[in-house]
Amino acid sequence: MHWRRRKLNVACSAFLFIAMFVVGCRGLQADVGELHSESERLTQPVVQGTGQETAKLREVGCADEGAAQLMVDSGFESLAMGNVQDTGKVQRGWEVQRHGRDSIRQALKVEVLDGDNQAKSGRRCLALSIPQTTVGFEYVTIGQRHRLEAGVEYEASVWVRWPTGPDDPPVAKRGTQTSSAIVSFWVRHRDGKGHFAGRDVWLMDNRWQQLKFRFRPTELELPSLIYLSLLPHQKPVPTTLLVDDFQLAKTADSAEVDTRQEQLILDPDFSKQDERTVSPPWYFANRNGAGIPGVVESESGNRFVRMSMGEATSNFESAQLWQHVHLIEGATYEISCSMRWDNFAKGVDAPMINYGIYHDKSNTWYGPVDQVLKKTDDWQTYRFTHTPTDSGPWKLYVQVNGWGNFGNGVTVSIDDIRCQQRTAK
Ligand SMILES: [Ca+2]
Repeated sequence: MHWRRRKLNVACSAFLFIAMFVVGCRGLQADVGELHSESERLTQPVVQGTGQETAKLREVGCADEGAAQLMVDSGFESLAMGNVQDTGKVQRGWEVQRHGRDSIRQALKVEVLDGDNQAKSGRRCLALSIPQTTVGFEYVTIGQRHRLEAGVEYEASVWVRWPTGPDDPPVAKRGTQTSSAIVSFWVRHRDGKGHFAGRDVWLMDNRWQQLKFRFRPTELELPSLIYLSLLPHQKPVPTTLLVDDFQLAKTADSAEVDTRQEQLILDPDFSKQDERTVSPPWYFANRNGAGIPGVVESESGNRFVRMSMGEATSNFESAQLWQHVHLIEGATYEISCSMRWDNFAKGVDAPMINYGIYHDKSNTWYGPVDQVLKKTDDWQTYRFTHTPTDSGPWKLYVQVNGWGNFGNGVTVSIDDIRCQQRTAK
């Protein structure tokens, strides 16, 4: 996210931070932090490795050049052993990105390991390593770019392991800094410059875990980048991550029909809000703190919500405005939100606003996610399209985070949040 976004295009989304524990999303921030909500992040589904899964994966690994899944050499069995020195396209479709200062990039290691005891399947796997001297936006990424098809649901999956982690995850205490390996697992469309789907994950123990998420791509004119990043912890320590069986597959899901053509968000312009406090159908909450107000304001009869985050807001704190909306799998929705950077100042980095749609059931984020505001104090409309992977409730949200904003205070006004099925052309 944020920095990431700015520095790279990778994202994580929200990110990160939690590393300590807390929450986040695509992003990463190491020193910064959080991204989405910590509780959300903490409950992310991961599948612990079992013997059965291993056996199944071995089968898949043997056939992974077949039609069933799209990543080339998903088990890393064809890569040459040893360090991968190149950045950019390397071997067999794999692409390495190293982000950070010149002095750090050479210490962001990508190594092909060989040996039965290290790989999840076959003999080989990949090891990503970052040194202690990393800071927030310095990280290493492995991925592939693929052209995706309209009307198809995909599942991205990867097995990861933090080999120096504890045998069992620590008992997390809220607000306690817990060591972890921070992994960012996303697809980013438009050749790595468009919208996102995926999540950030905090690995707390040394077991193999399979990460997976599903998505239906909405930006198809260019290839999509499917990637995994190892991000610095808020208190950086040398960290190594093992990676194996990185797959992208079409799923068997089929779309349904949404007969609704109307705008689906209730009170989209906040005109029914008659108190200063945000009230249903809208919701507003702070996470990991209470210092970010969200207030219904009125100017010339127009009502909207203003969120004000002080410059001293910690990397762990965030505040979110949201409404759940029932969407139908396979239908495509146009979503928009007007935002105004109220404390706009020339020469100040534009704030990053976490904006998108979140699927609670699968703990997956979609959309712009790390939306950098345009450099103006006028209202601007930010749009994206979304095709749900499931029918049911989805959370449309706008969030401000301490972590992505470099110690700058951010005051942003929000209005006209809308979601409507795209009309047939
Ligand atoms: Ca392998």
